[in-house]
Amino acid sequence: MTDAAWSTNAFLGHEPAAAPYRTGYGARIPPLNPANAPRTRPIRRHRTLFISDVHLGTRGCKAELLADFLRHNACETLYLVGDIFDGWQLKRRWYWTADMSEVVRLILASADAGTKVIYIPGNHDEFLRPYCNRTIAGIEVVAEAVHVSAAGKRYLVLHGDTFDGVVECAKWLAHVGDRAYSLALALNDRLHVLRRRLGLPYWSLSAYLKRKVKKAVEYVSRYETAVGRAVQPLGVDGIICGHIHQAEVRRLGNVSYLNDGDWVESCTALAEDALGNMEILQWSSSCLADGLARAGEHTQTAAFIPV
Ligand SMILES: [Mn+2]
Repeated sequence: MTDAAWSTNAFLGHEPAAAPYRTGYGARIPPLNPANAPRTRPIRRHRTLFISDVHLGTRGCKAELLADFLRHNACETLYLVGDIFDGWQLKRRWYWTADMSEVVRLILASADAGTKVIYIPGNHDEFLRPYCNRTIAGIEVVAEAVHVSAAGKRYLVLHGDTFDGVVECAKWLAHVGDRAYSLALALNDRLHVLRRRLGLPYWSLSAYLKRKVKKAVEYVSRYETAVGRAVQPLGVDGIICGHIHQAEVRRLGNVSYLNDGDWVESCTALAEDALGNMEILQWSSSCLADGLARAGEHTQTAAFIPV
């Protein structure tokens, strides 16, 4: 497939050009080490990108990585599949960084440059749901969408909280991480001492959390099965969602289940190429550290299915 197959209308901007080396008297000596030579980072083009669960406004949001991803990945259509802003968190306490503003700027710039941007509000940005079926700053806000792939497959695109009976529970489970668990282990010892002094029986916080984490794993598979079952009668070829912060591309019965993951823990996006193939891209922190490397080399494919 040649580059001509990709759309050229979706430039998200280029890296600022490196200062040219002057020639003649007083010229600086160009670096001998090719690793130090100025190189521009290429932009990888996709037919469609799906991003969700960015949670702008929370400390966990990896806005710097997402901004870097957006600078090096362009698309004809960008779906923002919910929980882009975290209205729940912002309502409690305002937290905003320059990187978060940069993410918003890059998305608006891509819309200005011709990328079709579709915003499907999730549960954390439900404050945008009253604006469904409106276009705001060039971005279409809709409750759900049907995406037709280059291969002619029809996918229902929605955030995914509608499949979730216990949203509060899911939110809590989604944020249980390894760090929280090690903290719990440390707390557990102190709690044990305190409870013994108070004459209370032994109760393990870490075991309690472990049960919760095990439940989280069970929850993910139950969620995926429930989604697959709900989507089968709708007559679509698959579903694209987010919400549970677990990127996945798999078959569930006769439908495809595609989850684009999140930008709090895994930093993943779902990408469709010019042929309609879907894959999960993971943007790692090495993309930022190794600024001169080719972006494509760092786009780890976490899962891939030809569709
Ligand atoms: Mn959600």
